Amino acid sequence: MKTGSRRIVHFDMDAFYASIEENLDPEIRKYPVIIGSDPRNGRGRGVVSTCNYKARAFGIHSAMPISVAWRKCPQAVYLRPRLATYQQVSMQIMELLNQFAPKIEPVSVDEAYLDCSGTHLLYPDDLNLARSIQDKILSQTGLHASVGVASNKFVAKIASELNKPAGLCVCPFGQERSFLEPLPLNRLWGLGKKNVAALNQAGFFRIGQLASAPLSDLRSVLKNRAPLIRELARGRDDRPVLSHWAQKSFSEEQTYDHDTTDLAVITKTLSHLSEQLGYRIRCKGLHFRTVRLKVRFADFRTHTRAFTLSASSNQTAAIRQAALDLLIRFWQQQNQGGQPVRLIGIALDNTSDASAGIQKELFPSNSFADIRNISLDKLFDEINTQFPGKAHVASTL
Ligand code: TTP
Ligand code: MG
Repeated sequence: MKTGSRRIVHFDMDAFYASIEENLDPEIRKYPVIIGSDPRNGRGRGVVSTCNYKARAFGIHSAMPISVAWRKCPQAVYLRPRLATYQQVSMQIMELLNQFAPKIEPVSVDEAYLDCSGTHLLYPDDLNLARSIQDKILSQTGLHASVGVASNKFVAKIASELNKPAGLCVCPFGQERSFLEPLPLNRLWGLGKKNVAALNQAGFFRIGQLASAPLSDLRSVLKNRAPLIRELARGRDDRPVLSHWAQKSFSEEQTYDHDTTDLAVITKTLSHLSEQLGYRIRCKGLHFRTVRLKVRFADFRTHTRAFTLSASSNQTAAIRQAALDLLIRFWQQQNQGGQPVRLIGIALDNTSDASAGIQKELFPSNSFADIRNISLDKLFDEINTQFPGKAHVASTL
């Protein structure tokens, strides 16, 4: 990997969903605000999506069970997420930033990379460029972003996280390694909690230690990822900013009010989740090839199983069938004891745009089932667009 003198900016919005809600209702700004599922006076079973920084002072964070958040801060303002609204703001922000870079790669609803190489005449100073981006977002949307600038994506992302909220951070070209050196391992994007714990156990605590370690020492924990992680720890990353980015994975999940062992209930949930995912992927004009099933038991142990179709598809029936097959196999192998299920989810991976997907299908099937499924999906999409959440197709399995 070699590092060139690129100029990469990464921004990540601060407490994104919560800040949008605060903008819509400034009254709530003075309280801790928690966006997530219904807390039901502490009996709610979903999770926190995010919360404002006032709520974070109570130890609340994304993915925490909502019941735990309630115990820590019952006086907070609790709101259900309004995903369509957040998506609109996200698109507005991405469009705003076109003036700063020809290439923008959104990586999630509230963060993106910008390749600002060659913009030195317009913005000679990195810090100034970062501040201009921040100001633009704030003046047009009323929302705060944290921004990092570096010569590559990896370091820029770490830089944007360092001084959150409303953070600004620049890593000068050539200083990537020394910039990362003192940082703790959990800053190293790509290392999971288990890896960090195992590396700590082996005596590694700072990114600089990984950068200078012999590969053989890292391999015992990181296995075949050791060379890549060491390159990143040295501040080297030559991944390009991809302007034609497409969302790569789509997921939907449901936490039950009461844990269930009832396969009929779970099957119905899978059917519903499949419809939602089918709708979303068709709206984006995409196809998928891999369907992933997620099952969380009452004791929070979580399992995933995946199936890859021989040809890409955008049909709800294909999602439903794959998810159900995975569930049945999983049930037979892993749940003969009938453990209660807390959460069930489906994700679609391996996505491609619709035209590529169709070309891949060398032998398109025009079976009756196919034609029926396509018509059903069309009907579902029309109803769901006009009356969100009201369309349901009786299971066609
Ligand atoms: P993040 O950028 O991780 O979080 P954030 O913007 O709320 O806070 P900050 O960046 O200041 O730390 O995620 C962006 C949005 O994605 C977040 O507002 C809500 C949503 N989200 C979830 O729904 N569940 C999650 O587990 C996470 C991490 C985020
Ligand atoms: Mg954010």
